[in-house]
Amino acid sequence: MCGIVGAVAERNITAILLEGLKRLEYRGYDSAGVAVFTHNGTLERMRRNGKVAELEQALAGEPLMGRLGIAHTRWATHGAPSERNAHPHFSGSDLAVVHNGIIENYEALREQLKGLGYVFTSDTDTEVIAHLLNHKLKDQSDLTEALKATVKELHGAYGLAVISAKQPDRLVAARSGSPLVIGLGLGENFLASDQLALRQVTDRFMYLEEGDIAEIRRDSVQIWDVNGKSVQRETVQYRDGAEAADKGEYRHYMLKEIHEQPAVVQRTLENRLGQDHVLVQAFGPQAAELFAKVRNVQIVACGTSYHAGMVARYWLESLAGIPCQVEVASEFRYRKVVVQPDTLFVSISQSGETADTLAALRNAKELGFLASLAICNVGISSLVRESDLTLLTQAGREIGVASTKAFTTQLVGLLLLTLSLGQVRGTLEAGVEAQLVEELRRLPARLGEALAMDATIEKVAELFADKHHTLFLGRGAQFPVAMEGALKLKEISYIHAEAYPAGELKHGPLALVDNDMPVVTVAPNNELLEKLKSNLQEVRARGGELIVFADEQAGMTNGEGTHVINMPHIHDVLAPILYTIPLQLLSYYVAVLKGTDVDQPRNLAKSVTVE
Ligand code: HGA
Repeated sequence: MCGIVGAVAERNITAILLEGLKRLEYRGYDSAGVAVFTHNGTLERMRRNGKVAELEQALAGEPLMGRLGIAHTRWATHGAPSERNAHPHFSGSDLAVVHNGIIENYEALREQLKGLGYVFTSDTDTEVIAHLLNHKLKDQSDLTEALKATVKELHGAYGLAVISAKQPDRLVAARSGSPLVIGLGLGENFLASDQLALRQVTDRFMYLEEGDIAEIRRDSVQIWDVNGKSVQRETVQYRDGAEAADKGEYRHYMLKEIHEQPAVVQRTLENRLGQDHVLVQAFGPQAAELFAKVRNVQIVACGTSYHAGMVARYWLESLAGIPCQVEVASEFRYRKVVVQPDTLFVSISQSGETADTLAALRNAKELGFLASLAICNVGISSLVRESDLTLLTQAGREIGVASTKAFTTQLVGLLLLTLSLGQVRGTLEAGVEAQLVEELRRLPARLGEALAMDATIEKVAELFADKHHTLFLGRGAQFPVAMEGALKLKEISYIHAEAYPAGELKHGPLALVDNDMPVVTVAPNNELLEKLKSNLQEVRARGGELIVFADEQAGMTNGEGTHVINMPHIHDVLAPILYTIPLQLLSYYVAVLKGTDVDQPRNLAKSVTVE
C-alpha cells in the first residue's frame, strides 16, 4: 500500500528517496511526494498526482537538493487521489509528515484543531497528525518528545516519518500497526516502510516494533518502546544481493512471475521432502509435538490467500481427516468466534503485513487456540514474528499486484502442512504420503508443461476481449481455483467475473447465461467429472459458450460452443495447483488485449496494510 522513505545524510538525498519510492511503487501508486530540508535552510516539497514517474519528471524540472528528507507513495484511504491529498503534509512551513495507515479519530481531532485555528488543505486523515504535532510543539520544542505526545492521541494505525526545519539534524518516526524499518549506513541513516526501498544504500536494518518511536540522526539511532523506555533493536544484515527487480525478457512483471512458478515451487519444496515423507521439522522444531495435538484447523486470510485456504480445507479434511474452517480475516477479526479445543490457527499472507490478517492473529492469541502457524512469503514480516510456527514460501519478490506465484507456493505450503498433520497424527497412510511426495517432486515439471500452453491460452483470451461478464465454475477443490481465476480476471481486466460451485448453477446464476456470457470451467478428474458434464449441458442448452480446462485423459472434446483445453495429466490432489496456471495466463492475456495496466491495476495495491 502506501510507501514511506526517509533519509538523513551528508550527501544530497533526493535521488535516494526517489529510487526508494520507485521500489515501493508496486504497492500503491495513486500519487507521490517528497519533502526536503534544502540547502537554503527551508523545507520544500513537491507532490504529483499519478505515478512516481510524474514526480520524477517534476523534480527534473525543479530539483530539490538537501541532506534530510521524507517521501511517500500513496494509496488513498481518506480523500481522493490528488495532488492536494498527496503526502507529505505540512503544518506551517516548518513541519512535514508522511503516514501509512488510518487515523480512526481524525474527524474529532480535525474539529478540535480547527477550533485552535489550524486550516486544513487536504481531505486526508493524515493532515491532523501534522497539525496536532505542530500544536504539541508549542509546549514542547523537541520534535521527538512532541511526537511522543502526539501519538498518545491517535487511534488507529500508523507508520509515521516526520521532519522539521527547526531540528534539521534528524528524522523522527513512530510505528503502530504499520511496519517501519531503519536502514543503517556509514555516517548516514535511512527509514522506510519496507527494507526493499533501501537495498540500494544499505544491507543493515533495524526493525521497529509495535509502539516504538525512533530518532534517527546521521550518526545515531535512538529508540523508545511503547512504555517510553529507551531500547535497542537487533540489527539484521542481508548478505544476498538486492533481488532482481527488472522484468527481464517479459513485457510485464505478472507474466514474468507466472513463468517463475516451476522454479519457485521447486524452491518451496527444497529441504522439506524426505525420501517418502514430508519433513515435519520444516515447520519449526516444536512442530511435531504440536501437530500431534491438533484436532481442528482454523485458516484465516484475505483475497488470493483466502482462496489458497479454501483449497487446503478440501485437502485437510480428505487427506488428514482434520475438520477445517476457513474465513476471511476482515470477518473473523470482528466476530465472536467459538474455538474448538486443540485448534491450530493458520494465517496466510504474501507480505505478512496484511492488516486484517495480522489483527486476526492478534485476536486469536486471546481466544485459546492451540498454536499459530503463518504461511508467508516474507521472513521478516510481523505475521512471521508473531506466530509460533512458520512455513516460508519461497516465491521471491512479487511485484505484480495480482498475486500469482505467491498463490501457488502457498498451495504447496498448505499441502505440506496437510501431509505433515496426517503423518504425525497417523491419519494418512504412509503409502499415500509417499505417492504424494513423489507427485510433488514432479510438480515443477508439470507446471512447466502448463506454461507451454501459453500460446493456446493467448488465443482463447480473444473470446473474452469484448465481454462484460463471465462465470467461472468448478467442483470440489477446483471450486476455489475457479474463485481465484475469477478474481484474477476482475482484478486486471475489469471484466465482471463470478465463481460458483458448478452444482449451484441451477439455483440462480443459470439465469444469467446467454451467448454473451462465457463460462470458464475447471474440470475435476475424479468422480465429480460426470456430474460436471451434466452441469455443462445445462449451460450449452442456454446458448452459453464454454471454455473447459480438463485432464487430457478425461475424454472431453470440442463441440459447438465448447472449447476444451487439455491439461497435462496430474494426480487429482495436485490438480488445483496446475489448473491455476492457465487461469492466470487467461486473465493476463485478456488484460493485455483490453490494454489495462496489468501490473498496477486501478484502485488496487499490493500488501494491504490498512483495514
Ligand atoms: N490514510 C492515508 C494513508 C493511506 C494508506 O496508508 N494507504 O495504504 C491517506 O489516505 O492518505
